[in-house]
Amino acid sequence: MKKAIVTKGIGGLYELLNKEGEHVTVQSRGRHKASGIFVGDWVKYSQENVIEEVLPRKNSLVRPPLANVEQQVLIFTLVSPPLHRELLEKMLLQGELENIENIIVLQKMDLIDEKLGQELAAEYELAGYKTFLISALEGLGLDGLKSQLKGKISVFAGPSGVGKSSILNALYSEYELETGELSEKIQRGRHTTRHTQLYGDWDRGLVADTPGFYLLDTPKVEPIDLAQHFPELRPALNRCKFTSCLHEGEPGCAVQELVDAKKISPARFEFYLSFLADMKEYKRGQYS
Ligand SMILES: Nc1nc2c(ncn2[C@@H]2O[C@H](COP(=O)(O)OP(=O)(O)OP(=O)(O)O)[C@@H](O)[C@H]2O)c(=O)[nH]1
Ligand SMILES: [Mg+2]
Ligand SMILES: [Zn+2]
Repeated sequence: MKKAIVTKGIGGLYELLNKEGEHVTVQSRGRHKASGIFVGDWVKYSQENVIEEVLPRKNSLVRPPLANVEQQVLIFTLVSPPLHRELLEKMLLQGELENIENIIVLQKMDLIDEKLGQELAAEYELAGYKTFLISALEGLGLDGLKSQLKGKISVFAGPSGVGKSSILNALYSEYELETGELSEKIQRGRHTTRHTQLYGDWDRGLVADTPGFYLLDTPKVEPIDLAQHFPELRPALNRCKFTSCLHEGEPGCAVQELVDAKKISPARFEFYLSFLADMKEYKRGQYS
């Protein structure tokens, strides 16, 4: 049996890419339907081109359904559509929890003052996240992103209309992905990209284009563990006076010192506090 990665799956038919770089179309047997086969799954398939086994996942994302991703490229715009920062922060947290490297792209830079983009990027670079300023329209900043994708399995994620598919087209014109006007998306209430699919090859890297989305619950994490998933807070975490410190104003809090020294962006720290409140609330709900 041969091993390959699922690049696309629609109605029981799957497209695979094997280690030799060949594309194969295969079917699944009924028994895999219940557990589900995700794009990104490694599978074994028979000579008859039937999936016989789905190999264990290193990680998985549910929205969009995707397995074994090494890095997620979170694509956001400051305008058109306006920045949905809470969604960005939730997705960063989800990446941290699933052990997926977070990369940030601020896209449609042709529409805004470069300084605005740089200021926002600086907040995320304090956290150690690589941030790329891009305009797919004008072909700005694409080379850095291209090399970031090389040889890896990545996902492009972010709200509808930020230009995820447009960036892939700008990187590789032969992909010819469908893109759509923002006004049409809003009027028709639907996304242009409707299926998650992996594009590319082993050398340039595989990238999943996904449909945009808006809603996402705060990923669940124990309140005491939340701060570990804000990378810029990690250096302070074992220096707080109390081991039970949640960094919300306790005496002798080393995180508060980082906040005061502006080593974390005030906006990011606000999200930490707001997610912490969510997680405490969730825990109370669970035990009452
Ligand atoms: N000004 C500007 N517009 C862009 C840029 N990139 C894409 N657009 C426009 O933004 C709109 C949405 O682009 P898409 O690539 O379809 O967005 P998407 O993120 O793939 O959207 P979904 O597939 O619905 O999730 C289109 O009208 C594009 O022409 C850019 O760099 N600058
Ligand atoms: Mg798209
Ligand atoms: Zn503390």
